Amino acid sequence: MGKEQFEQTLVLIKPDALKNSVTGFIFSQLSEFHTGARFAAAKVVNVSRFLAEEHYAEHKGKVFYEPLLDYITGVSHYSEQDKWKRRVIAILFQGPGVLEKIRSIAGPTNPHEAREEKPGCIRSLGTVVPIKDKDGNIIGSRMDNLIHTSATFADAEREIKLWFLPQDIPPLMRAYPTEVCSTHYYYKAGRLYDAYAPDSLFLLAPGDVAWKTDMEKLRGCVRSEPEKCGLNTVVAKYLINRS
Ligand code: FUP
Repeated sequence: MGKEQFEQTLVLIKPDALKNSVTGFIFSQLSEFHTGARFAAAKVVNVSRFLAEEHYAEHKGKVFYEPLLDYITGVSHYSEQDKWKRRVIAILFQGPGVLEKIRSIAGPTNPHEAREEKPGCIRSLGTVVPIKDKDGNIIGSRMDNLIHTSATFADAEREIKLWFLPQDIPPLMRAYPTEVCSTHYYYKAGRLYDAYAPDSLFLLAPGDVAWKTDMEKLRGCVRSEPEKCGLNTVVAKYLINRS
């Protein structure tokens, strides 16, 4: 397979798309026939705040950051009583030019601009919600734009490795190097351990296949300060749908 066939992007079908039941429309837009791209992996994810913070790390501190976390975790669209419905569908797409193709089908980030510039694109069906301060003044906007697609190849690699374990992807569709783990890893309260500690969560065992870049980070993380070694970016995917 040529290298261009290995171009990959991450798509997230966000909670507003699930709530408003436009998933059929989105999947038809994303179909292999329309895009020429291949479905390489998919999973339904109850997005933790931990995962959301990692995914949107570049926006930390911006006025829309907290509302954006509430949006992607499903808190904005489903009440506490309905929290079991808080989901995102994460999809990995693969094929020549896939990044640009899917960004084009998604359309401009802001749904108002999407309606102006590209009526019919996926995000033209979205909405924009004002963000207000405690006095009721509008200080920004939250863009409920139904779908996320990676913006660059570097973003795609970071995001794909954040949302998917190698084992979630058929072996012949894995674009990034993997490594076989040779030790045990456990996680507890923001720290990594190479032996079981009471109440720790099991992450990896000898023989498990992991992203090579994750293994490099984990080796540097055992018993060190988590924020210094990038532990959260590695651990977030191992905590998906576990509670
Ligand atoms: P995109 O690459 O199209 O997802 O756009 P950005 O990385 O610029 O934005 C990430 C997410 O933040 C988008 F889903 C839109 C959202 N956003 C807001 O909600 N309000 C803003 O003012 C800017 C971005």
